[in-house]
Amino acid sequence: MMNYSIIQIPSISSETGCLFVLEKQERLPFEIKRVYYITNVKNDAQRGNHAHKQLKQLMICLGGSCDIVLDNGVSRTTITLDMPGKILYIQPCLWREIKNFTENATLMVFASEEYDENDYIRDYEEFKKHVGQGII
Ligand code: T46
Repeated sequence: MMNYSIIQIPSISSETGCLFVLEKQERLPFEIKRVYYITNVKNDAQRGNHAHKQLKQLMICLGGSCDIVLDNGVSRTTITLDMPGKILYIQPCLWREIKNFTENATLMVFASEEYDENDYIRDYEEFKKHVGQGII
């Protein structure tokens, strides 16, 4: 099973622009403890290359686009984030590779926990071992 989902949020649009709302309870699957964003990524660069043991995340590409490759240790799927109303909800135990950033892309992440390097698995073989043994 691939532990992710896409949340589409409607825009509140007018001739002056578009507004998107993520409000407690209604559209947020967890309490947000941290927000970070990634920008100025070179088109041929790849980020991610890790899995999280516990962390849940919501990812939105604000402007531009990027691809999120998700891997559960058995199969892979690629999600293109290319609209501010398209939100990727990633649950724990998924390896991710983030690539094909367009020049103007900013990837914003809402996270369920504060930063903890011990929550990361940064080695793919180790990730496969963990998944295979049902450790994460
Ligand atoms: C993810 C993708 C989308 C911190 O000190 N605090 C933080 O909150 C974060 C996120 C990172 N760092 C440090 C850890 C590393 O020394 O910043 C450095 C770069 O982090 P990392 O190599 O993990 O960056 P990405 O872009 O590969 O991954 C980040 C997040 O770590 C990760 O959770 O899903 O963005």
